This record gives sequence, C-alpha cells and structure tokens, in this order.
Amino acid sequence: MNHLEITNTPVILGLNNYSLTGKPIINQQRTLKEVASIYQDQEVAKQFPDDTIAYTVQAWMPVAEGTSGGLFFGASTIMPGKVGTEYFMTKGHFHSLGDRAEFYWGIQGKGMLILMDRDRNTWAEEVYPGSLHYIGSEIAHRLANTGNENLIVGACWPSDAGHDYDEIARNGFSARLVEEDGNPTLV
Ligand code: PAN
Ligand code: ZN
Repeated sequence: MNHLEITNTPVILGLNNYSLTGKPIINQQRTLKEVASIYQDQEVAKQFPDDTIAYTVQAWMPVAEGTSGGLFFGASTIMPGKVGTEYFMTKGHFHSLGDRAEFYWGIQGKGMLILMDRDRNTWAEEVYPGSLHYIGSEIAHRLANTGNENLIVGACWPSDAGHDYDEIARNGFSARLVEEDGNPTLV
C-alpha cells in the first residue's frame, strides 16, 4: 500500500446471499459420500447419489494458514436433509492449536451448533439468523441443518488455529443430533 492511497478491498461479501467474491477466496465442497463415515448409518449415507452436496465452505484467508496473529473469515452452507434420522452436518473438529477460539453466527435457515469439550461433554446451541456463538478453547464444533432450507453460518477464526479432524474421525462426538418426534434431540 502506498502512503495516502485510497484502495478497494479485494473481497466483497454479498449481503443478500453471503457469498464471497474477489481474490483470494477458497471454495470447498463436501459430498455426502465423502463424509459418509460421520453418520451413524454410513450405509444409508453411501447410497445417496454421488453428486449430493452435504455442505460448502467459502473462506477468505488473507494470510498463509498457520500464521500467528491473523484471522480467517468464512461462510458455511449446510444443505437440508437427513441420513436416516440424523441431520446433514459438517465433519466437525477441534482446532489443531486447541486453545484457539472462533465466532460463528447464523445468517439463514435454522440448525444446531453441536459442541463438545475434551471430557466429551456434548451440548448444542440453536442457530438462526442473528444468533451469535462463541466457541471457546478446546471445544469441538459441528453444524447441523435442522430446517428445510439451506443453513448459512458465518465464521471467523485465528489463522494459526488449524483443523484437527482426526480426533472426531476416530471417536466422534459423544452424542448425535437426531430427529425424534419431529424435534432435534441429542442422544
Ligand atoms: C468452519 C468449518 C466449516 C466446515 O469454517 O471449517 O464449517 O466444517 P468442517 O471443517 O468441520 O468440515 C470452522 O470451524 N473453521 O475453523
Ligand atoms: Zn473451527
């Protein structure tokens, strides 16, 4: 940047659909098949068509992953749907630097933020447009779409947080969010 120069930000957030445009933007897509192993009924998950998208993530990473002191900004879209009684959801993770926190906020649709501490206590917060969620140190987090439209959730996290997917891949969360009598319930 030159002294006294007035510039344009390289990334724009569409306030109607919360999509990011500009550079550099990362676009991630997870098919249901790819994440089938997170569901109780993996066989049912594997039977969905190859092109069924479970969720997408857009992110602006202005600095290299792992940089200390920076921030990343993202928006996740979880599609509506269920595998048996279990709602479409993200893989979920602890941060690799476990003490790195994160903000989530609801933008569109409805869902649950499922949280688990290192002692494997699991609880959830309702997500809806305007709900704001502080995910503290050493807390695993996962989003589930409990509605029938796309669930869109914003996120902001430290650039050195990293993602530890292994722990959840190995041991899962200690509870699952399923529909029981028409209501989302942790079991
Ligand atoms: C989010 C998540 C996003 C996708 O940006 O990465 O919702 O979920 P998974 O990473 O668990 O598949 C975040 O929490 N970043 O730290
Ligand atoms: Zn995270």
